[in-house]
Amino acid sequence: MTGICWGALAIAAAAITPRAAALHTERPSCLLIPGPPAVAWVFEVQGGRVTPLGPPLVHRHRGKMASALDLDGDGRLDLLLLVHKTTRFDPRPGWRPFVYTLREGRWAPKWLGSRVGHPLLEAAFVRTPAGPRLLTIEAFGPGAAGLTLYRWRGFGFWGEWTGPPLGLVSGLTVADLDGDGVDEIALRAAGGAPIHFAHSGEGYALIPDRGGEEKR
Ligand SMILES: [Ca+2]
Ligand SMILES: [Ca+2]
Repeated sequence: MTGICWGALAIAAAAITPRAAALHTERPSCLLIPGPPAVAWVFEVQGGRVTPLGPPLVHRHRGKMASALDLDGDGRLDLLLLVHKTTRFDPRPGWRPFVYTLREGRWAPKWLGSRVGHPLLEAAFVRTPAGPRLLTIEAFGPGAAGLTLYRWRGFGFWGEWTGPPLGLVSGLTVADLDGDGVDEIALRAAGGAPIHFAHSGEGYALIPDRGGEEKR
C-alpha cells in the first residue's frame, strides 16, 4: 500500500457522508482494497451518479470478495467480506466469512464466521429464486473444489445445497445476465476457461451453451 493510495483513501473517506441505505438497485457495487488493512466501500451507480451507501469498512487483516445486499430482508444492507486470519477455534490462517450490517450509518458486525463446511476459497452473496443466499467455493480435497449455498437463519448460515466436485475452480463472479432478478455465476476452470452456471432446482447447474463463451 503506497502513501499515494492512502492519501486517496483519506480523501475518499472524508468525502463520504454515511446515510441510511436507500437502495435503488438490489445489488449494490463494492470496491475493495485488499490491504492489509482491507478497505471496502459499498455504493450504487444509477444514471451516471455514484452514491455511497455507507462509510468505508476497514478491517486490519487482508481481505477479498466484498459483496453486498440485504441478506435477511430487514431493509438494512449487509456486507460480506472474506478476511484472512486465524481464529480462536481454528489456528490455521484461512479465509473467514465476515458479515456486517449497516445500522445507523455504521457497519456493525452481524456474523464473524470462523469457518464453513470445508476450507473456504471464495464467496459472494447471490440472489436466488428463494431469496438471497451465501454462495461459496470450498476445497473438498486435493484438486477438488465445489459450490455450496447457505441460507441465513437468524444467527449464522445453514447449508442448503452442495454441488458436485468441480476440480480446481476459482474467479467467482456474480451477475444477472438476463435481468430476471436471479443471479447467474461464472467461474474459471483450472485451465483458465470461463464456465457459467444458472440457478436450477435447489442449486446451480452448468449452462452448456455458455461454457466456453466470454461473459458479457
Ligand atoms: Ca439486512
Ligand atoms: Ca438471471
